[in-house]
Amino acid sequence: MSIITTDQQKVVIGLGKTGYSVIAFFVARGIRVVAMDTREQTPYSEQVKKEFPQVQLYLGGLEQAVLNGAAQIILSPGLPLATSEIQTAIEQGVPVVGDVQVFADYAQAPILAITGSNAKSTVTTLVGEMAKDAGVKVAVGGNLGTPALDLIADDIELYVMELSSFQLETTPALKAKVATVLNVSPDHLDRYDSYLQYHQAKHEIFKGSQAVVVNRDDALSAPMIKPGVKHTSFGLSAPDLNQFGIIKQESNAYLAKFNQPLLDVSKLKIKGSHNRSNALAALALGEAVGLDMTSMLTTLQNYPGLAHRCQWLKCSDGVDYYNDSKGTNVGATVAALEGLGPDTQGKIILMAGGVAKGADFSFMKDAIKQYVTTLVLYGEDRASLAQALTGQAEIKLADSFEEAFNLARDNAQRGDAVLLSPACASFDMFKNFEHRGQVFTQLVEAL
Ligand code: UMA
Ligand code: ADP
Repeated sequence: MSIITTDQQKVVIGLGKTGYSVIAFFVARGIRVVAMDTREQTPYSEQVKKEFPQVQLYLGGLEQAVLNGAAQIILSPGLPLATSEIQTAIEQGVPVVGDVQVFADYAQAPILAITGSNAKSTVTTLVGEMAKDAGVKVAVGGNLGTPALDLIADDIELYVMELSSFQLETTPALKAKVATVLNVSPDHLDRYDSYLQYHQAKHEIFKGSQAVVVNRDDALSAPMIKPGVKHTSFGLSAPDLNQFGIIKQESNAYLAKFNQPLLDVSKLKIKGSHNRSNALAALALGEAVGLDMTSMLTTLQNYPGLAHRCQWLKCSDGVDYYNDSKGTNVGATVAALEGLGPDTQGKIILMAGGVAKGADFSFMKDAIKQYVTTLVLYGEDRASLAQALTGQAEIKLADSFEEAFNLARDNAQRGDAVLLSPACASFDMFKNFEHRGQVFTQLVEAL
């Protein structure tokens, strides 16, 4: 256990969900802690004051002297490691980690760790369900929503963790039982200096891992594997020995391990080729921690997927409506188009827009040209989307989300699909992606 216990105090930075969980965890163990946030108002400061009055709070800025004298800084994922005050403390020799590192140091059960630009929540939830159905006492969380330290309990047999690049930046020694980077495509380029830096942050997940699962269809998912580390792969091609993939027999396609068909893909409730990839990833991860294959396949067949991820809502006047509000980057929207496009009788009317996060939308060109007739753009960065995608489909600009929805509905013909997959963050117009998806769902339900 690498937790340092000197007289010096630990400094928790960030008073969101994560910071609150770290404070509660340390206080329960009698460890001295103070907390800081750059904001004057934070989601948890009142709760911390009430529940932990002994914890001193510094709000409205980072106190350099306190940071420099800390035994350890525990940094929340919302604040970059590159923040100048934190860099100064590091130069003074202060160790900086995130809550996930503290979690890894304390966890007594194996950790199954999942990151990727997209599909993290789908695969994490699915593997969690597989473990539960197989009779394993499992805890599921991380970036998915429940902070890592809130999961720690003596009776847990397996931790299934969704981890973001922000969390992995401050996790130098996760030592997972098995780890995967599901895929890598540009995201969060407003926070990273380069795509390479983002990619490197994701690959921190492999540090000290006993086994790795690689996506054969995405070279950026593959780590340099040290001798002794077990590895397997998943992908949409026919699998080799010990790999997971798709095989075709007569006119049917099957999820398969090597030459063994496991499940007819038509039996999956989660649709689209990207979800077949997700299903295979979950099987590979589950197998790596010893889950029973028959049990995993039963779970997989029953798994309905999560709301806001290519979620079919309704067919109205012959038009299918899909809510993919969680499509918050270019890679996700391309996957949604390529996943749903081949199964759509007509074409797709795509609603996209919001906050671009430094994205290059030209990567969407091919998928739009192939599957989309009308592109309805709304939100803060609609003009840059329009500029990058001119000529690929008919473009319509809307000043409000409701106007965008009405335009999409009016331009759809029988057999078409209306897809909300914004390729952008939501916070210019909504509280979060769930809120955006709920507003869309209400508009669809009112049809
Ligand atoms: N902030 C400040 N000053 C500070 C500290 C934070 O302004 O001193 C701001 C951040 O810039 C951010 C906000 O406060 O905008 C929240 O940051 P936080 O670190 O307090 O966040 P938490 O509430 O603890 O939630 C975090 C994750 N949030 C982020 O990484 C931004 C949650 O993922 C995660 O579910 C939770 O920990 C539990 O592990 C959310 C997320 O958006 C869903 N993740 C990104 C994504 O999925 O793309 C990475
Ligand atoms: P994350 O937690 O990484 O954001 P989710 O499981 O919530 O991942 O899915 C987010 C979005 O990513 C989905 O709405 C869909 O548009 C897209 N997506 C799902 N699976 C894949 C995949 N295998 N590859 C690329 N994009 C995907």
